[in-house]
Amino acid sequence: MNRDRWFVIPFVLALTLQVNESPAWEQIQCIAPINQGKKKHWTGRVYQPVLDPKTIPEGSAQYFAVLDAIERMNLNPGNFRYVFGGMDNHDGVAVNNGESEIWMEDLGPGFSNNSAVEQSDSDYSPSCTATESDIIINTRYRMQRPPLDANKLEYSNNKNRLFAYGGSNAHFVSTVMHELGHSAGLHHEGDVLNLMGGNNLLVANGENVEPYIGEDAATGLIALFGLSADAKEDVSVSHWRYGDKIAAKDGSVFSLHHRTRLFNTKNTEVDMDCPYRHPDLNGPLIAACPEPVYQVHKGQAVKLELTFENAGKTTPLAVTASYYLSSDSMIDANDLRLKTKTYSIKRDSNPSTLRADLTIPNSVTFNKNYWLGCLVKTADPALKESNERNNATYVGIKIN
Ligand SMILES: [Ca+2]
Ligand SMILES: [Ca+2]
Ligand SMILES: [Ca+2]
Ligand SMILES: [Ca+2]
Ligand SMILES: [Zn+2]
Repeated sequence: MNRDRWFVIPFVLALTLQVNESPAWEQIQCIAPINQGKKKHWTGRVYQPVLDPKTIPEGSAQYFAVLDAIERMNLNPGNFRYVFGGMDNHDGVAVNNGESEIWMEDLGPGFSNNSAVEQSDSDYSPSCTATESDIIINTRYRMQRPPLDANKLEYSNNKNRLFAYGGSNAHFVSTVMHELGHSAGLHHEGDVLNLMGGNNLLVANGENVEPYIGEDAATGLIALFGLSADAKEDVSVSHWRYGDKIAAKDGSVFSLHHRTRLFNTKNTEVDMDCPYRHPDLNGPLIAACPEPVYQVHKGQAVKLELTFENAGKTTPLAVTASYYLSSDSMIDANDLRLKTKTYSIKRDSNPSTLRADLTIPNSVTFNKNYWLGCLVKTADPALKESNERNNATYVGIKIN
């Protein structure tokens, strides 16, 4: 929805195919007459872009955010490496100039709903081979949420600034990570919660979000390039789940992410104190009730739904999930532990959205807000993770 690969040749647009051959991650398929049906691939296993010093000056906010995105994608357990290639020399940046580059540009009013685009020479290669991939971050990304006519890309990890939490912006780092997925050959994906869908892929805990690769893109990179000998584990838990799919204008399909829920023992969703609607990026800001808050009572038995992803080396991976009650939205081991469960999470492109039986303690205070949450880790502490900042999240409740 927000992001597209960018086909510059009009006849290519006209020949766009919809590709739906696997239940989850998709590989980019070439669509020009000379290469139709062939799949985008690299002969090497390294993507090493340079940054444009004019629009991404060394030391700027966008410079650090792009480097952050490259480093996060390099955590992938596959045999494809993302390496910062330094600043571009002064030969300028362009598509099809033989050099992989990342820059920022005003893409014009026709692209005001695109936060960034990726363009590869694989589109013009008879064998659909990539030797160059450029990422162009749009400085005219103008979804119609207020403030109007402002660019809608956010560098910080403050959740309140982001579309998904009522704010005005897409997350810059997650947006660039999505484009870096295209660089490797991953296409849009509409069947599961994933990085290559239409929404940023984020774990929220407290006020902050953590961008991450996720199970589906990690599985795709392993399938395309093999498992790295240096691969680590990565389990995550989030309050997002697969919600729906939507067609993109290039014929691909995006996933939309919805919030996970709280159910009663009959598997009926519990009533909400704050109803949740999926954010309309062209609609108003959501200042009151930006997140779902469920109405519960002391001693109530509930089922907390959360999504666990295995984006690491071992599959299936045994994980320990500890569930907590917290008086704030930051879940950590100091909160009141309600239950600990062990799950076996497969890395199979299908994130595990699971429901855990919990009981609201009698110690809670009437009419007060709390948060239920989960902290997940590898059951075997000897198995090290590439990212431990996506291991806890929350769902809001209010005591009736
Ligand atoms: Ca250059
Ligand atoms: Ca280039
Ligand atoms: Ca807490
Ligand atoms: Ca993790
Ligand atoms: Zn895209």
